[in-house]
Amino acid sequence: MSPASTAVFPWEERPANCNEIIWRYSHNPVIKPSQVPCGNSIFNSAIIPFRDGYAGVFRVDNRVRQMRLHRGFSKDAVHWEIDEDPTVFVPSGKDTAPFQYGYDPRVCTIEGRHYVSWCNGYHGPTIGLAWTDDFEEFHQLENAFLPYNRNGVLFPRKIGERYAMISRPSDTGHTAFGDIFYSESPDLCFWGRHRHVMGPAAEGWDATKIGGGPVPIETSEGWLLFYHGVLTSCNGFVYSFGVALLDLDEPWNVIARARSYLMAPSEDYERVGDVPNVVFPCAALHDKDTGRIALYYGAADTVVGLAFCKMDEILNFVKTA
Ligand code: BMA
Repeated sequence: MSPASTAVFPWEERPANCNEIIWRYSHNPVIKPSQVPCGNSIFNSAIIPFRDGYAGVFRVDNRVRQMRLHRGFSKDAVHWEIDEDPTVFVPSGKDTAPFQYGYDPRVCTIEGRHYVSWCNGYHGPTIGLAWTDDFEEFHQLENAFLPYNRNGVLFPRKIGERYAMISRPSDTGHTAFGDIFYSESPDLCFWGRHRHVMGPAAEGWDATKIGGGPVPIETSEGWLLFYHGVLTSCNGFVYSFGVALLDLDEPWNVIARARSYLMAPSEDYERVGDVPNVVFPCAALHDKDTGRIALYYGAADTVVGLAFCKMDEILNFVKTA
């Protein structure tokens, strides 16, 4: 979703000595745990254009080491005011208690309403959904899927008159497998017509498991999907991210998928932290007029990084890399 024309778009030009398709913000990490008093770490987080600036839902692991979602606002998508207290999601079902536990949020605007999808706990990890119009009250819907599932990412418009979401069925732990599936819903409650989108590659950076990243971006060539991929090294998992292009009407059909990763952990704040060697994107801002994309990613499960790329170069990369 493009920001309001009056909003500042977060952007830095590619450094003169850089030949990469994607380049990092020179003041990374853009968001640090010290921005919330209780923060042990702030990482896989979602932001969207909101009014004349930006709003966000941040993954904060607190000093009890509980996983919580906190709301924040910013004028420029770089400097953030993040709530000290976790966001309260008010359940719509009368049998459910308010959820506190949650991680890896995405925020998606559909027909003017903002939806949060995240991983919550209901007899194991699965996909929670909530909506808000004002970022003051958050109304929780039914969980989208049975456990175990992670990385639920909504599409920003209905496809074939139905809401659409990708997700990644998983297990209770540090899942050693994972394919991306597509599901649709007439009402954001009942999800079905599940389709396989893509799985891990036969070899390389995304050979262990993959999962959707930011909300897909609609282009004339298809849905642009940034996704994370995991390699199992002799020292554990390495999280990188890449890009694929999905059919506009049947997003379970993959038009193109870059074989090379777009970004792998290489900076100190990506290689060293609570979980080393992780870059995990959860949000992308796109300025349609200039083709600029600003990507927000969790780094080493500790901080948030910001990186920049350009739509025409990414569309070329996804077909050729
Ligand atoms: C995944 C999720 C992410 C995390 C990643 C690396 O399974 O739990 O929140 O960033 O592992 O630890």
